[in-house]
Amino acid sequence: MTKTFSVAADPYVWPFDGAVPVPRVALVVIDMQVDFCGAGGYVDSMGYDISLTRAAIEPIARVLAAVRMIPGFTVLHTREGHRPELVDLPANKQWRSRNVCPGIGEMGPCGRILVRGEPGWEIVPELTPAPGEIVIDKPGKGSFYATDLEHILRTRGITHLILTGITTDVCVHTTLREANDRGFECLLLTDCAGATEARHHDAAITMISMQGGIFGATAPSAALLEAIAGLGDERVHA
Ligand code: C5J
Repeated sequence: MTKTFSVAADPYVWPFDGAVPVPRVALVVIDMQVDFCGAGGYVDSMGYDISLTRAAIEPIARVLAAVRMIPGFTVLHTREGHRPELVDLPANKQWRSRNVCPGIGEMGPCGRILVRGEPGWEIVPELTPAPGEIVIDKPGKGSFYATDLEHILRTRGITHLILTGITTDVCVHTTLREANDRGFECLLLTDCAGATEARHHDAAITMISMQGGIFGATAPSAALLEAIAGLGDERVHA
């Protein structure tokens, strides 16, 4: 029998259409890269407090451990980054980033900032994708723009997304909005996200649940863990 679940969320019990079958859901882990939450990475080099983005690591690891036990639960990771020759880096993105040195494509303590293959572009070791998990490389903030994410989701029959990652107000929100406009039913796990400023994280979460849930719903990861407890199979990834 197909396993289903729903989550106590804000502003409605997620999803809107009743308990969702596991094969129609993907957990999306957005940009948990050294450049955004590691020492010497891009965000650190810009002078932001990386404890705010690193705060998402442990809660995401707990959620990953739980869903990896559930047969048929899709996990996707994204990475923001550009080709080494920077041919996919828009001039305005490059120019703006270089207002705060070092900019995208320039050398920092973790290699060239946000360049594919560099140490800073890698996903942090705590959240390394497991075999079989899907990794999407994206040149922009949204995970749908210039990637095959939508094609993969439609091919697998996935209609519901659980979003995590960083930063709440930039790549997570852009992805959420792209997904919402495409008809995907989205849930953001609040403690599994983080921003460079706490007030931006808080505002980004508040925005989601306005107007009856304009972009979907939000919940702490504990609510998801409670909802999926008992769906797991101890033999998976044993
Ligand atoms: C940013 C991201 N903030 N992953 N990227 O530049 O949110």
